Amino acid sequence: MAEIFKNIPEIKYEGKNTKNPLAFRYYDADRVIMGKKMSEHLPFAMAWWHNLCAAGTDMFGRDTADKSFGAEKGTMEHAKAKVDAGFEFMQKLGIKYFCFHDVDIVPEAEDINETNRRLDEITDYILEKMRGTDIKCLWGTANMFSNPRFMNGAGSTNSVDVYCFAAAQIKKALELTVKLGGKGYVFWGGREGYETLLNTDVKFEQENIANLMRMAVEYGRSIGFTGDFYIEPKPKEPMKHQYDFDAATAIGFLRQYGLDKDFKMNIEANHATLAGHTFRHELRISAINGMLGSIDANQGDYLLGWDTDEFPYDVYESTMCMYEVLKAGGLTGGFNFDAKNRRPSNTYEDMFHAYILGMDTFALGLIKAAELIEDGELDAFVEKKYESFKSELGQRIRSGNTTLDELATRAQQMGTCPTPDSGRQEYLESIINRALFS
Ligand code: XUL
Ligand code: CO
Repeated sequence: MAEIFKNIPEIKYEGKNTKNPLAFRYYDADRVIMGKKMSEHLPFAMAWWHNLCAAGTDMFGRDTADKSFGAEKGTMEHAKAKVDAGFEFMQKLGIKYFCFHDVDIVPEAEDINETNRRLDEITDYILEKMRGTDIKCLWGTANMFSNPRFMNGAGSTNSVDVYCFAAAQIKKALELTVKLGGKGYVFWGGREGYETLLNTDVKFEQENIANLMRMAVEYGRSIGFTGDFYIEPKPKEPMKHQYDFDAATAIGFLRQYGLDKDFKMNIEANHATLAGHTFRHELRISAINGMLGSIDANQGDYLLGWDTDEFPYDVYESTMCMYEVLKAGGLTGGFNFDAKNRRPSNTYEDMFHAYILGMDTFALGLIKAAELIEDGELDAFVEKKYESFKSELGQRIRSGNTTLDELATRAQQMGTCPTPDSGRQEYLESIINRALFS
């Protein structure tokens, strides 16, 4: 088959001083950090939709990039050309995983039966491609937000017919995920939310979403899907109020409806910042609840209020992310670049530059986070901060063996309360700078 990305070589690690734009400066797949290879710490994935489908169309203008890959768009030839392009792209970068929505891999037909036939055909082709490589599927999902039938939601729709179409798409996407050996299955509830309470029954909608997820778990397990289901929280866009606002909200929802054993979080950096949180906060909340599953690795723009899905370049953020991931013992999923080139970065070369940037940003973050953990000063500070709870009384408070009366009596005996020790925030921030810039 003809090479698509001509003039782009296999991307190799050349070290931090290289000026070669088509080389890694930090991502050295076999380098061992804290006992594991970089490639094992960082299972990177290509997002089918941004990399192979999105071509720069925005609300004000049409495509700037050519993603036809030599075939006519909207045909099965084009769908296959995207598979060829995707595999060549991943192989040249050493990326071992991909993520997909059903409608990313084939053009959707009018009739769902024809769409399903196309999905069977293309996944046979993808499987064939996978056989000659060590590339695998990280996760699959159903796009239940683009088609007009989902304008009032998918699981949250007012229409039983639409609800059945959502079920059919999930069923098929689960079958395809299993067929491709996918490790996870994602629910990002694009239209699961509302614009106004004047026409919305929130309780009704949330119960229906939970039921759809329950049926997905039952069906997935019945066809041999042993991986994790993920919720990908996002607070807004496209809906004004999204039900999966952030990790804490999504975890509460899963527990309320008894779905917490089968689901984890897929945390996206840009969604975290839209929710008014740091990326790191969302990772920590997921981790302490045993629900840190996978990551959509991208970056937002603090000056813009929407999901800009930029390739991550901020090493401070990637260091903080990797600090959380290392502390949590790694991910069961991976790092999916849910990111797109800026509209004027419209060449094939730009696609490679973007992934090199993202992979290097996380590799450098991993190196710096490991340094911070091995240095131990931050951990030691946090440990010391809570040391008063190591006392006999502190231990009893921790294990729930005190009463309000006992504690109040002690406070009254003391009369005045000593001020706790300083939080030392500025000094601790200087430790991060020391690791990043020394
Ligand atoms: C949308 C988003 C999605 C999900 C998958 O903001 O992040 O692409 O990752 O549906
Ligand atoms: Co995402």
